Amino acid sequence: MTRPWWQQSVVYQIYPRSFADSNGDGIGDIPGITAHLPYLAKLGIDVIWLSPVYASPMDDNGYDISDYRAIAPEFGTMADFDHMLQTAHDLGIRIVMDLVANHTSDEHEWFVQSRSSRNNPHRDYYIWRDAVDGHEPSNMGAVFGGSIWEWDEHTQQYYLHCFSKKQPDLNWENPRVRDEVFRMMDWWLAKGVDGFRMDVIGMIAKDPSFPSGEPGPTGYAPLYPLIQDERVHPWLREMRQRVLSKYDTLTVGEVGGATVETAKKYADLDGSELSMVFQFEHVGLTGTPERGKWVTDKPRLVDLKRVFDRWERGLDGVAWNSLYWDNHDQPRAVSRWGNDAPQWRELSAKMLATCLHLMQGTPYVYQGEELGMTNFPFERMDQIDDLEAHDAYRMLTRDCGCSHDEAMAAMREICRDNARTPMQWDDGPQAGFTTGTPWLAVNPNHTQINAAAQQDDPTSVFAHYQGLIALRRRSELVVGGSFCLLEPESEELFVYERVLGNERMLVACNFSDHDVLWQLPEEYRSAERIPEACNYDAPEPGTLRPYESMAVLAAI
Ligand code: ISL
Ligand code: CA
Repeated sequence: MTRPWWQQSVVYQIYPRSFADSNGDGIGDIPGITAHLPYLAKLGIDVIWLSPVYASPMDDNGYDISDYRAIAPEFGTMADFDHMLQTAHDLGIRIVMDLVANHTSDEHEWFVQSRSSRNNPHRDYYIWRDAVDGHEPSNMGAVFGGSIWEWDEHTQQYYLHCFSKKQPDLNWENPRVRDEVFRMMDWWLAKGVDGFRMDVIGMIAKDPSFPSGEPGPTGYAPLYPLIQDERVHPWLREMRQRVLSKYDTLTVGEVGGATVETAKKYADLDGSELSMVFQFEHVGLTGTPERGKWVTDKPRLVDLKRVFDRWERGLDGVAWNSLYWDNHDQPRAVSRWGNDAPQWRELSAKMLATCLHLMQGTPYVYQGEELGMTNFPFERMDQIDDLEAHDAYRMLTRDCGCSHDEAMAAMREICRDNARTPMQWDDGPQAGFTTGTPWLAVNPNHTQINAAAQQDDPTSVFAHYQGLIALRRRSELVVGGSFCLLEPESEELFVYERVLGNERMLVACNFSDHDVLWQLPEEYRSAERIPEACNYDAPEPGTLRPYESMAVLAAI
């Protein structure tokens, strides 16, 4: 069976600012990435998803682009980019760019033009509305705080921004905007990049009536009813016809509210839209209407399993899943889903890798996840850079009645900077990330958790990821086998089966810190153990030990 390459790939996400600094200014950069490509080749990944490196005032660390065809000077030059791309390709690694096209920076030339006068030809590139009775046209709140509407004194209208006011939303209804975006995509693809991760692509279509809603504690109504993601599909089909169909790409759309049903459209195997989507159901299992995601409770394993089961079975044979525990917007996988206490950290990091990598779909590894990097012990807000966190701290302490300590507990559990602390290369000063002062503090645990200590240690978390990635390469069962959840009601064990042709594989993971009695099902009693999936040396019949993961292979 011939499959598109992206179904057999493992993707590694790089957050450039925090990956490797080559010139001592404390900011990770493109030459730093190029220098570490051999490390990624050794890990065995197939594709890099590069978070934005475009010119940007960095209000949201590059998710606010001021020039789609230029590289931010702090990250390097276009020559540095071309050299990185060539070096990656020479190593057999593809590079997928981050396409941030729901919005631009307010410093993008299009917006500078757009706001210059009401009859500027670029006016309609963005979404402008008159005041209603001297107020915003609707009461919805932006993702990073305040209203979605920002008043422009000069032209006496409001513009729409779903994120910060420095991220005005593009008007996708305007065919000229789509032309511009498609031409820009073509420009990068012609250069040789291998696809796009599409930032909040599910949000590009808005309800043109701009409804209001029931205000929450901040005084603003939730944003999501504004989004009409069913109207995105014709635009994605147009994108496929006009641009993507000319190239062999991996495309992954970030779709906040995706359900199995809508994902079938976005990621249909007929290739009419995208390769796959990032869904948010499993990372959104906790949270409340009042505090949003800013709570400290842990997701329940039965709920987690129900989500994966639904997606695995729902998309099998009709669409394609992406698989991830974390990214640059999420807390660290081992802290969130495993146990980052020193005695369990490595075991649980390996168990999580096994659990995710042996499902059907394309696995994504976020930088440092392959080392078991953890959340950061934040105590004060001056240790945190992210604009979202600062807005949330104000919301929690001002509107939700939280104390400083309660708010900081939520930061330590959830905030995005947990994932954005510098990559831990070695146990030296600044973890080998920079010779200068890093833009965000290095996690003090870099003396224990770092790449230098793990790269050549066959018992390391790194080696476990290496093994799983290599296993996917040679196993059609891992890539394409159908998924069946076992023990759905267990509060401790995540057990599933994969079946393809005359082979079956059983994967069993203990998400708890204690022994759990468990028998291998009859049909697997004489099965062959898959060493790459196991994080204890030898099995202990009848028991899964704390954070144990194992898999066995049998003939049918
Ligand atoms: O980070 C989040 C958790 O609250 C999300 O709401 C996030 O803002 C959402 O998933 C969209 O994320 C993407 O677009 C944002 C950018 O800040 C994120 O880094 C990016 O992944 C705006 O471009
Ligand atoms: Ca630098």
